[in-house]
Amino acid sequence: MKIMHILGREIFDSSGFPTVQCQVFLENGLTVTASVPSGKSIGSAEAYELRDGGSRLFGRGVTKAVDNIERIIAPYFVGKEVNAVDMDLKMIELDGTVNKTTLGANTLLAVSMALYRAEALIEKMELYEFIALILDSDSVRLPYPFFNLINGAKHADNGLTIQEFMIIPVGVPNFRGALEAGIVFFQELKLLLKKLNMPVEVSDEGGFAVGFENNIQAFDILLEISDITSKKYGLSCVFGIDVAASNYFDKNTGLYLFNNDFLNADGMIDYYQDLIKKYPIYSIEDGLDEQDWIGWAKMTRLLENQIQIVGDDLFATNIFRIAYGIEQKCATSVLIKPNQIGTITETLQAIKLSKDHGYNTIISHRASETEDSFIADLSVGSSCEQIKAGGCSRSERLAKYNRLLCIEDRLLFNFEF
Ligand code: 2PG
Ligand code: MG
Repeated sequence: MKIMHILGREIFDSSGFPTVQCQVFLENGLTVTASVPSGKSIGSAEAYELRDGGSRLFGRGVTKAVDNIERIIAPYFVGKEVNAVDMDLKMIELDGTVNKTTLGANTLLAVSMALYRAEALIEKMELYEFIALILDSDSVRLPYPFFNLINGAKHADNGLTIQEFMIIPVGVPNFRGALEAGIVFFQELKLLLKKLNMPVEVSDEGGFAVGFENNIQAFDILLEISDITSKKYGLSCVFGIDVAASNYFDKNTGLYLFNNDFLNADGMIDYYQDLIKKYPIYSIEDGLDEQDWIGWAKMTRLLENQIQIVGDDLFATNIFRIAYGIEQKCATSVLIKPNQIGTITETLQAIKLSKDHGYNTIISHRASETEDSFIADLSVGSSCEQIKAGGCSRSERLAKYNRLLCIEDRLLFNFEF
């Protein structure tokens, strides 16, 4: 099935800023569309996000990316049979840089996602099935969800120094059970906050953005919710956090300015040890700076028997960084964000490398999202262990969880949609 036409489009994300959409038109008259997300706390090793600069739309316009899709990439692909992997490799070659600085990772990713969708459609497969096929995998699985309940740091500007407080249901029978638990945690927390006369506004990722005094107060509220939902509904959960610690690291002093204190890596690890003793913490993401490989190796040695240690900014979905981390025994889990690397094919390589070395993989959304639910299919098709797609509010977050419900039904009942 040949490609007739490829369009780029500037659309707007959940933060009200421009982002890139790509539409691929096939010769049978069908079209597919894909939209890319964007991060707020962005790792320095991430692939380059192309923005227009200048004064229009706060410099964040993406008309150059749209132009790159239509004038540079499309001419190579129009009239050709869809082959998502080969076409990704062609785009990487056309860009010609390590970090996608010529064409922009957002440009490439929009096309890449659309091509994967197009090929799945041509093969009469669901997207997750096609991803499993590309990975040469004969089974798929639903991921465990991490629900963002409280937002802090760059995602909320509320004084909390931890960026994400997440809750992970345990002992649930299936994905629907996990999502229902997430909904209950969310609604019960809202009731509790109201009772405490605290604001119930949600932030970027659909978690509450309450101005807690400090992280401990946020943890205590989570503990209370865990208690309430256990008594009322028989639910159990554990906690996950994303510290996004690179935001606190001062390269000149080698210290973290964290919680009004100057801490070295050991001080940060001690802080986590204390938290783990006090709270049912299962997972800590980006506990140290993205360049502190030595600190990461130490943190992994000291904490790996107690918790999952997740690298996000550390790995940036980049196989070279993941390979180095594996060699240095840093972290036990890799956060996977397609726009950190720029194509789905490279994302799948990063997942495969991590899994082959016994690392868990967590598919992740970004702070600024769209209604595109690609990552839900990505998590199932690549049998990733976990997904974090935000809180249980805001449709750009629920789009991913709702798509997982749909996939679960299809897997359970063998529905043909
Ligand atoms: C993270 C992500 C998603 P951002 O740090 O893990 O929660 O945030 O998109 O701002 O990088
Ligand atoms: Mg993170």
